Amino acid sequence: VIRRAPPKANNVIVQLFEWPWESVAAECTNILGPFGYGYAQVSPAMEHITGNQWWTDYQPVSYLLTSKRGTRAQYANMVSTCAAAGVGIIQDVVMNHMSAGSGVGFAGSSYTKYSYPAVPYTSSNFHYCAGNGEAAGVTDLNNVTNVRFCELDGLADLAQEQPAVQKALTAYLQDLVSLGVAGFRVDAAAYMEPSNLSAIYSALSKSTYRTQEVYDGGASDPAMYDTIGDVIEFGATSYVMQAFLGTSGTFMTTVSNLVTPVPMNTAWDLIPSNVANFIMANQDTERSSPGDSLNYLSPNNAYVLGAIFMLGFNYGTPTVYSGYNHSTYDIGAPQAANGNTNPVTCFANGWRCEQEWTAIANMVLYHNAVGSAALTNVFVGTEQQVAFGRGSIGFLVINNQGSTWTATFKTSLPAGTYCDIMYVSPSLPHSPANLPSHDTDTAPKTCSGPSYVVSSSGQFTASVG
Ligand code: LAG
Ligand code: CA
Repeated sequence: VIRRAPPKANNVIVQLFEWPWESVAAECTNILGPFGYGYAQVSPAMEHITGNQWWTDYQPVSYLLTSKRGTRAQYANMVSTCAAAGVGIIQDVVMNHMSAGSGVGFAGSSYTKYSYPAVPYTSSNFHYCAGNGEAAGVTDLNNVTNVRFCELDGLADLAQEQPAVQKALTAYLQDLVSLGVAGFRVDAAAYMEPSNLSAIYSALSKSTYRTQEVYDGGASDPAMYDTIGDVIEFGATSYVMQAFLGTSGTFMTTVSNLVTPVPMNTAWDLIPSNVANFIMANQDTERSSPGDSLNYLSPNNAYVLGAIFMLGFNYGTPTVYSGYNHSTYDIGAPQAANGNTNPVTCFANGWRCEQEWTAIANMVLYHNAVGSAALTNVFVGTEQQVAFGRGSIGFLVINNQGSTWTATFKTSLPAGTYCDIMYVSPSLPHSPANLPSHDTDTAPKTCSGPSYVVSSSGQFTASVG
């Protein structure tokens, strides 16, 4: 039995990258609950190597819940505070590997590569894929054995097929389940055997939501994992990037052809919607070369438009990304001398807090309101202009052209007056270099934007800048 919980009805995830536990708890109460976010995905919680780089989190030393983000007590308090606000915690878990080097971990545990007494793991618990007891790096993404049995980035590769390793990994996840987490983001899932992952998931006492990190195009493929959990569909992220950066003219045309019941995954060769986790960005994609992903440095409003599309469309479980400004690849979030991440200060000290931007926060409300309503009335202007409805509930117009789009739109909406919930005053700064407009109204009931009247024939006219 693979205990697999489907996403909740309000299924939007926000990845609060590097947020300390106390800041996550406050955000659940103040913003995430009121705006209808379903889950907060948080950075790895286990003991990790020390250092001020962000990626120390991805080098486990033990499964003690003491990390840069806080103590076990602070973690437990975060989980219960968020649950009270209606927000589940999705925990990023690192099961593929341990560290690349030797030292003393953040919680004080000594380790050397291939020996972690605090777990305990010994040298016999790792993969040495070169043969003759020697390890080697992952070098061939088209060779599934190489991918799963060699070392990713020189990190000691755990042998999940061994009962002792499975037992330790199960205990690591079960501890988190016992503290009340709702699910997991499975780091480097493609580098582990699906059968071993499924054995670990099945051993947990409670059903969990799972989103697994598997890249497209390699031998260890998303379709091998989508029966045991959701899979992060990087292909969707890439299509949206191409669309909004204007590097592919085919996207809007494809959207215009998505007359139901042709779903997005068929048109774009992606995994089915009900097992896809659709992300706008993550800590890796935002650090890739310009043009490989949307991020806060993307030109014009491409980043926020991509997020709006993700939340307004009907593909997958969406993840909003929330990060911090970084001038180098390695630099971590602002931290204190003792290595603990400083409390988050939204819109100051580099914290971007995308989940609070007016358009994104209000689109989460829209996403929940339209629910599973079908895509209707798809209408394309230029290759950079698209509009579509969601049944009788909502209608979205996106203009990524440098000029105003004035049109009369046919909808499936009942006649009436509708609020533009994403409206941001043009006098507010929009440039990614400036602070975004953000929403401080935690009980969004009134309409601060313009209204549109839908006629008895289901039409409205709008000029969209
Ligand atoms: C993931 N995907 O499969 C994470 O999403 C990704 O962020 C993780 O890499 C990776 N798995 C391993 O968990 C991150 C950084 C790497 C970093 C690694 C280990 O993207 O840059 O590697 O975590 O901390 C770093 C250095 C490497 C070095 C390695 C070992 O950047 O140059 O070889 O550490 O010392
Ligand atoms: Ca592996």
